[in-house]
Amino acid sequence: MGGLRMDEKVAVNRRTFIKTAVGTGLAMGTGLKVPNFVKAKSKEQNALYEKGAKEVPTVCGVCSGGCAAKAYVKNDRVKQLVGNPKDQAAGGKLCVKGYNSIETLYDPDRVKYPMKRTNPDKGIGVDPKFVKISWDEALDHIANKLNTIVDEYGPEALMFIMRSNPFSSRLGKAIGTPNFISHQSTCFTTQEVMWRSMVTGGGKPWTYDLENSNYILSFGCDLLGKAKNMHLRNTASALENGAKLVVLDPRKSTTASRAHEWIPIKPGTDLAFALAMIKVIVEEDLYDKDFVNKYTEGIDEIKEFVKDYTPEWAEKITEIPKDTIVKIAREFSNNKPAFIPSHKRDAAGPNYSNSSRLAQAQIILNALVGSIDRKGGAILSRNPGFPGFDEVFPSPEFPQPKTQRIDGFEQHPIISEMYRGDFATLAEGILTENPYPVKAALLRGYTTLSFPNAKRMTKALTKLDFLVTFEILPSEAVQLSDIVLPEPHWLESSGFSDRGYHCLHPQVAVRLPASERLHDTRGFSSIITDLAKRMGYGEYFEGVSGEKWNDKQLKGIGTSWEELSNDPDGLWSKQLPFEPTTEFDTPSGKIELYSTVLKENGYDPLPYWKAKREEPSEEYPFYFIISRPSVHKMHSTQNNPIANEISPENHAVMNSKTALELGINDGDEVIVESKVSQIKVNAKLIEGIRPDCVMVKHGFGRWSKELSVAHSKGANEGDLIPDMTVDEMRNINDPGAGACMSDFCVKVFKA
Ligand SMILES: Nc1nc2c(c(=O)[nH]1)N[C@H]1C(S)=C(S)[C@@H](COP(=O)(O)OP(=O)(O)OC[C@H]3O[C@@H](n4cnc5c(=O)[nH]c(N)nc54)[C@H](O)[C@@H]3O)O[C@H]1N2
Ligand SMILES: Nc1nc2c(c(=O)[nH]1)N[C@H]1C(S)=C(S)[C@@H](COP(=O)(O)OP(=O)(O)OC[C@H]3O[C@@H](n4cnc5c(=O)[nH]c(N)nc54)[C@H](O)[C@@H]3O)O[C@H]1N2
Ligand code: SF4
Ligand SMILES: [Mo]
Repeated sequence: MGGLRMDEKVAVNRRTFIKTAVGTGLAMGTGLKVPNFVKAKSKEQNALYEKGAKEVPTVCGVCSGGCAAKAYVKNDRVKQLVGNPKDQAAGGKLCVKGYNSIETLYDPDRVKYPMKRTNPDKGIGVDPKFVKISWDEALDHIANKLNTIVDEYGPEALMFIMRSNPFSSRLGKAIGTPNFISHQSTCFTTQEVMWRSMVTGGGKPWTYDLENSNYILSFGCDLLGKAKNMHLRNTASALENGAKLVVLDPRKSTTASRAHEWIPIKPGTDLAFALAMIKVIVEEDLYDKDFVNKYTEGIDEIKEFVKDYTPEWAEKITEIPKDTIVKIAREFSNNKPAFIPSHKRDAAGPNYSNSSRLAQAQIILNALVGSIDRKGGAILSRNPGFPGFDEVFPSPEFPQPKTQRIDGFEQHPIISEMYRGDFATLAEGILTENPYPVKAALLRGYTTLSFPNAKRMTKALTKLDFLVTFEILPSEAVQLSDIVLPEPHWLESSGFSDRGYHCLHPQVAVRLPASERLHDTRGFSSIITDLAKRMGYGEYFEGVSGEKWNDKQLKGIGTSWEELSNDPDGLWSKQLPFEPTTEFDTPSGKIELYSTVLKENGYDPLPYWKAKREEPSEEYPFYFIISRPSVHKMHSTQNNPIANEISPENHAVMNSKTALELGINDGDEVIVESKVSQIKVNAKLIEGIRPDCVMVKHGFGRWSKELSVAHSKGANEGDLIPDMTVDEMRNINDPGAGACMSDFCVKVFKA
């Protein structure tokens, strides 16, 4: 236990850039030295760059896209970020969220040193009365406290609430807890489970070759509105090349407003539209025979199964005329390459109880037109295959967890095999202590507002004996924490990325620290390694370090940290020609339109029609839909003064006609109420939304007073989202265990 002396320097040292863990989508950061070439360079060729500025290769850390960039640094200040033109993800550009992140680096509100709570009371608006402590004190205190809890209540009393990370996973496995909880069932498990079952054997593909698509059919996929660099650029190129863009969306999203056709579908009914499309395509014999015969299994079952899903039937459910459905089905199959992209929170994301089945129908449609791993379609992973953590650092045997999980996630046989968890059932488990009490959590990369029914989650986190949060900003979770551990901003970090959302050929981009560490921060891998040793799990971390992990991964693909970090472009690439996949990672080696994996796991092998969970009632007459602003990334950017100025708050976005009928005018304060809570926001009246829908954007309503720019602006739409019991979740019978983020209805009235 505890007390291990660190020989690593953790104090702020303005000359050395040391240890780090980097943001989402990047490999672990490490204590890597800045190579010599990162030095003053004049950039006369581009007036934008200050003369004499130092050029540092980096990778944007705002989202998991992993766009490579050059940071221009002068007088120790990062002045400008520019997308790396040789990088396939960035294509010489960054998105607005990437460009703006210099403001977050220099945000005066950042968490600057480890802190300990002195006020035992916890709750919304309660001052934690933090005091500054040293890293030694923080880590000793955490080690002692966690060991005491594990001794008394068992390893399952400790939860890791964070995205998958090899260092924290190893610590959790060494301790023996089954409770690794991350957010993907609020984000993309519905698509993931279907790709895994029907095509990849692993996850969903993140690369879409939109640039070469001739026909793009979006079921709510807001390719242009999220400003995601690669989606935006490639969709724009497709449009320039003459592609047709058709968007189904209950509201006129940015993508819908640029589309050739906007189809305002009724929320949660896209599955009916897709099933009728499949029927038209197989019945009119419009599918790609060559592709389907060679690379898929189950076309006969599909023909049989769609018999009753006529366009007339779908018209009644979707409120879209049958002729439109027939027309889109014909266009989709006659304008190849045609493609249905689905990124995360579109209609096939975990919004509705039938979203997984829509994801399945979309894979069938893409397969029928031959757009799976073919130009202009979804592209399976070309990311370089790195060696695994356990391979690089073999470990002693882990104890077998003796209990089930607190969120009941093991109840979902296919998706629970991936490192995931259930944000929708976690609060219930903690509050009811079912099946056992949990007492402590290590939380990273989320705040209380990241969970459905955020107020209930706040209660749950408050109930814990001990909460540790890793953060860069003083979020709501920080306000509830016993110990806060500050991490460096990505511009102060090193690491590498293997092209999160756009990888047509293997490529790795390096991130070197553009800024020295401004505060007393430490990288995640180094914190965890140190904590593990202090807790007495040193044997699992023998010889393990972030530096070695990075270098070994790179050596595993034929390069090294030395080589990558000294590359003037900061890139390692393997320019392989595109070879279409001919064998897929399923039991039959084909794309399984009729999914044997689903069947073996007790689910229908085909996407039978199933209505969404909740329909409007007299009490709650509106569908509730969520989106996010292009300038913000979830909960990471509201305190950014530029982003905040552009998008300071959210609204209840309503159809003008319906709102006026309710006596609600543009700008009026309204209450939006669901069966679990209510929020107060200003109404925004528009024409481009169905009269039966209300849309509220996510990411607002920050109650942490320490976020001086974002505090108290707008409201948290997530307060309205019902959370669930494990039984409720299981009864939905969704193989993707989606959190049903939009599958509920609301009422709206003047405040
Ligand atoms: N700018 C920005 N970009 C981001 C993020 C961010 O926070 N900001 N976050 C990233 C992450 S983690 C995620 S999950 C994604 C989220 O980004 P998206 O997946 O684009 O999700 P939303 O912004 O919620 O947009 C969902 C769209 O689906 C529509 N919709 C809702 N219900 C239905 C329906 O039943 N049918 C149809 N056809 N459409 C429907 C909504 O009106 C909305 O236009 O974006 C990523 N990129
Ligand atoms: N109500 C509601 N809840 C949702 C959603 C919704 O639409 N509505 N969307 C869901 C989706 S799709 C997603 S992806 C999740 C995302 O969950 P969010 O909480 O929205 O995620 P982020 O914005 O990625 O990051 C959250 C926290 O991580 C911190 N952070 C940023 N960089 C670092 C870093 O390098 N180190 C550390 N330690 N912390 C850092 C930020 O300051 C922020 O406080 O939320 C889900 N929850
Ligand atoms: S798409 Fe993501 S990684 Fe790329 S610049 Fe924007 S926020 Fe950064
Ligand atoms: Mo997400």
